[in-house]
Amino acid sequence: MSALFQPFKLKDVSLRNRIAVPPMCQYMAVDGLANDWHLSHYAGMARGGAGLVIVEATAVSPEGRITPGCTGIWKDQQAQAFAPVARAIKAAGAVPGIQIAHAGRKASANRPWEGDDHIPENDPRGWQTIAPSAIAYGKGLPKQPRAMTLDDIARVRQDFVDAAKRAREAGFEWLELHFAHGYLAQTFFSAHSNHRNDIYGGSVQNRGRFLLETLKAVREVWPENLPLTVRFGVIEYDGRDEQTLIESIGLVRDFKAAGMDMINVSIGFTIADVSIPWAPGFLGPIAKRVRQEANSPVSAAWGFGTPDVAEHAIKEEQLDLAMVGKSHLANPHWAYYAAKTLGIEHASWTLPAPYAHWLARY
Ligand code: FNR
Ligand code: 536
Repeated sequence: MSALFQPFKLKDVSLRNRIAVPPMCQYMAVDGLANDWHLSHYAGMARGGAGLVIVEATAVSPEGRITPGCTGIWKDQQAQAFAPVARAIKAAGAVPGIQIAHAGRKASANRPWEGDDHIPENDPRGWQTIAPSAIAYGKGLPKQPRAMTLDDIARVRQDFVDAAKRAREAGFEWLELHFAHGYLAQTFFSAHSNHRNDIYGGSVQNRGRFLLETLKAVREVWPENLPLTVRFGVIEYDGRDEQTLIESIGLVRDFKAAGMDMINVSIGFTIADVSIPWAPGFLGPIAKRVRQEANSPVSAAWGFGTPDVAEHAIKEEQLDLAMVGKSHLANPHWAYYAAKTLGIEHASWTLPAPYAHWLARY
C-alpha cells in the first residue's frame, strides 16, 4: 500500500492523503483582494486530489506585501474576498489553508515576470520597507529597510493576530505562519540580517523572540482544534549549517511547546550568495532530523514533485506531508497522476465522485 495515499489527521482536520499544495504567490491581486483568478487556480488544484491546499503568502499589512500584486488580509473586505476560495477548495475535497506573511526587506518588489527586483525608490508604486536592522538584502533587492522600533514589532505581531482571525472568518481551516525565505521573521532569526542590540537581537533566544511571540499571540486566537503550522528556513547553505541547524531545531522545539502543530522545513534565503545542493528530495534527510529532534510532524517542499520521490519521503518517515508546488502548476491533477504512477488500483478514489466514477477503470 502506498504511504503517500494514507490519510493524515492533525488536530480535528483530516486529509485524504499526504499530498499538499504549498503556498505559491500568484501576484494577481489588486489592493490585496483575491479574485476570479485565485478562485479558478485554487479550486483546480483542490479538484485534482491533493489533501491540503495552502493559499499563497498573504500579507498581514500593506507594507508586508512582496509585490503590489500580492494578496492581503489586513482588512475585512479581503477576508470576504477569500471566502469563495476557501469554500471552493473544501467543496473539491481538500482542506483549505492559508499562509500569512510579512515580506520585510524583500517587500516593495516587482512581480517575477516584471524583473523580480525592488521597485525604484522614487517610483510611486513602491513603499518604505521595514526589517529588524537597516541592512539591505542586496543583489536585485538593494533597498535599505528602516530598522523596526519596539512599537513596530508590537504592531506587526498584532497584524499577524488580526490576520489569523480574518483567515478563520474567511473559512480557512489550516493556518501557516511564513517565517521563512528571507522575509521579515526569517531576518529576525538570522544573524546575517539582525544586528539589533535589544531583546530582539544578539543571542539565539533574542533572535527567535519575534517569531515565538508572534506564534504564541496567534495561537491564542486561532482555534485550538485547527492546525497552526510554521514555515521556517532551518538552514541557509552558507557554510555554517550545523550551527544554524542546532539553533533552528532549538527554536522549533520552542514553537512546538507554544502550540505549533507542524513544522514546514524550508530554506533561509537570507543571503544572496549561497550554493544550494538542489536535487530531488534533498531536504528529506534534514526534515527527518528536525522531525526526530523536535519531535514534531513535518512537511517540506522543493523537489518532491515526482511520485516516487514523494512516496519515498513519506515511507522513510522523513515527512508526514509532501508538498508539491510547481508540478501542480503543470498538472493540477498531480495527485491523481501520482496515484496512477504508483500503481494504485482505483486511483480515482482520491477524486470527487463526478470524476471518480468515470475514472475508476480509466
Ligand atoms: C513559491 N514558493 C512560496 N513559498 C512560500 O512559502 N510562500 C509563497 O507564497 C510562495 N510563493 C511561490 C510562488 C511560486 C510561483 C513558486 C514557484 C514558489 C515556494 C513554494 O512553496 C515551494 O517551496 C517551491 O515551489 C518548491 O517546491 P516545488 O515547486 O519544487 O514542488
Ligand atoms: C521561492 N519563492 C518564494 C516565495 C515567493 C517567490 C518565490 C515566498 O515564499 N513567498 C523562492 C524563494 C527564495 C529564492 C528562490 C525562490
